[in-house]
Amino acid sequence: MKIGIVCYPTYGGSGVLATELGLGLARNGHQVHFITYRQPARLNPFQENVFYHEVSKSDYPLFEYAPYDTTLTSKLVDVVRNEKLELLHVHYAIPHATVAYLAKKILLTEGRYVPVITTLHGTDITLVGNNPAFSPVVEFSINKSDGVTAVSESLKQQTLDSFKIEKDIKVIYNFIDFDRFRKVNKDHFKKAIAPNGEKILVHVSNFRKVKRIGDVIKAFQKIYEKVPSKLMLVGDGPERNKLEELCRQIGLCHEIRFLGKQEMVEEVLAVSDLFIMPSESESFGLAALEAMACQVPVISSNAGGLPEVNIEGVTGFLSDVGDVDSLAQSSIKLLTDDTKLAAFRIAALEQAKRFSLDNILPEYENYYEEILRTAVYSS
Ligand code: GMT
Repeated sequence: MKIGIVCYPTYGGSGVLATELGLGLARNGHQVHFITYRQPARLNPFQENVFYHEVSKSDYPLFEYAPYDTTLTSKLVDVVRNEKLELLHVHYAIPHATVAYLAKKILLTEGRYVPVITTLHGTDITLVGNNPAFSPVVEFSINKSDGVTAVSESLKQQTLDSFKIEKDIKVIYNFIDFDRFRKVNKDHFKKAIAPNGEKILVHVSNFRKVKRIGDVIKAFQKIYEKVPSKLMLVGDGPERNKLEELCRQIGLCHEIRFLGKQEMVEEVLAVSDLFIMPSESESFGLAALEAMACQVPVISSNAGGLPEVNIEGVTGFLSDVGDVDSLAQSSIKLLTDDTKLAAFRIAALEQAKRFSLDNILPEYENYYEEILRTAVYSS
């Protein structure tokens, strides 16, 4: 198949997933065209069947806000026409589902039909999509997609609860590439971080409010009283300054490392004992799955799709959102019992295998074929 993939090229989970999906499809022989405003963070363009089309920015002085939706639509029309794409798969509804619908309509005027599949990732429904500034357009664009997928049952349900959806939503879970994410020996790195054999806790995110990283730090303060330990915070974003201030206030700056954005997050996970994800809302929690693939148990909130990924008492523990005591107690329970920790590590890996690229990629391929067979030409 000749497939166009539209996504945000940043470090956000939706862009990561879209990129890994495109690369996997290309390895399976499909021709994959990424259409974004910047090369996606994890895209290696030196791969057979992978193409990258950059959407240009328009900076005409009249525009206070550059009309990205328009330039992206024009680019989609151009790429579908010239590369003879058969399908557009857009990740994150805003504005990609809307833009793809417009491109589809323009192409229809010349007798070319390109079905659109929209994958809902989370905040495009929960935090942002629900906002009246976006919701009528989001609802319309989802209903106008030829196929719609959501990354968890929880996100599907939230979508149905928030909008009048006329389409079937197919749940296709996020996946993990075990060629990249697996436990490797990084003892030298472990020694540098925890020279006296301290336990290592880790959190990875884009440092937005929804991630509640303050809870990670407050829980760590309680854990540190009972267990010699270090905390690594990977990523960057709007909350970082506040979090550094919190570390200073509690006097634990020397035990908490801000590592910034890391290309090789799997190397950090390789030396970690526990992954902490106390999010306010989380449709799936791809970062938690990456940790589990590297045999790191997860202490998370029970928000959104997290209970579908992190199994209470098996791969980690779940706490109510904001319950710092519970996060700390669950962590201490595991960190002070090496036999239990080892069992959870194995269970985390076993659970992660359910979400392997090899299992999930065919679900997308089958869904593409189904949509190509059933899409109604004039929709
Ligand atoms: O919150 C993020 O990390 C970014 C965001 C995105 O859309 O880029 O992530 C969402 O999509 C990821 C991939 O499907 C999911 O794993 C995350 O759970 C989801 N984030 C939220 O729901 C807050």
